[in-house]
Amino acid sequence: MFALPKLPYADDALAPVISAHTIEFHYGKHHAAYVKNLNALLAEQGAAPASLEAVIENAKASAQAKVFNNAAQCWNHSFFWLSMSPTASSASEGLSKAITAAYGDHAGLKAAFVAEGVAHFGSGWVWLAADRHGALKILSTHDAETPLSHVGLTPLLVCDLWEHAYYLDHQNDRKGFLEAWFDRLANWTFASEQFAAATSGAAGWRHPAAT
Ligand code: MN3
Repeated sequence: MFALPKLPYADDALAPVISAHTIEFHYGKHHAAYVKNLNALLAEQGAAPASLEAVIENAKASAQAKVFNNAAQCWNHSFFWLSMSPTASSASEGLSKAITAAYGDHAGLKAAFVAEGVAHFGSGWVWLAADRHGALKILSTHDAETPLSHVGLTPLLVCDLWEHAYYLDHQNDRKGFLEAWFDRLANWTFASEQFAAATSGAAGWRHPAAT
């Protein structure tokens, strides 16, 4: 059974960008439902896998859409909570250099990240990722799709573009949400750890295993 990982901060720590009310629904209902649905689907199959990454990979390879959607949404949401921090942080020297090389400066990165998120049609995710050479890439994925399926790309940060992520606090203002998220919540300590993993050939963050 996979468990719903504990949030690394209090429910109201991300307010006002993300209120405790949004956390109550987004974490307490949406994310919790993906975990519950995934465990039910795996139990139906008589499967007891340990690694969520393996579940995602197998479901993708065998076109099991329901398992893939619930498993990938579990992974993406757990990664999303870690992509935020109520404490201000800054990028490591290595990540800062990569940002300068790809986007000129932090403002250039923000503009590109927000533009990708605003232009994404429908539900999904906007990611900052790095390849093994430290080249940065901004991409968006639809629905439950995750860059875990993109060989050679390590995600550094993600922001949720589903309306349930921002509607209670920002209504239809996805751009305003993304700008405030980038300025006030993005966890550069976590992004820097992921960048170090990407460029050293390590696996990066892995979802807590099933018990
Ligand atoms: Mn969500």
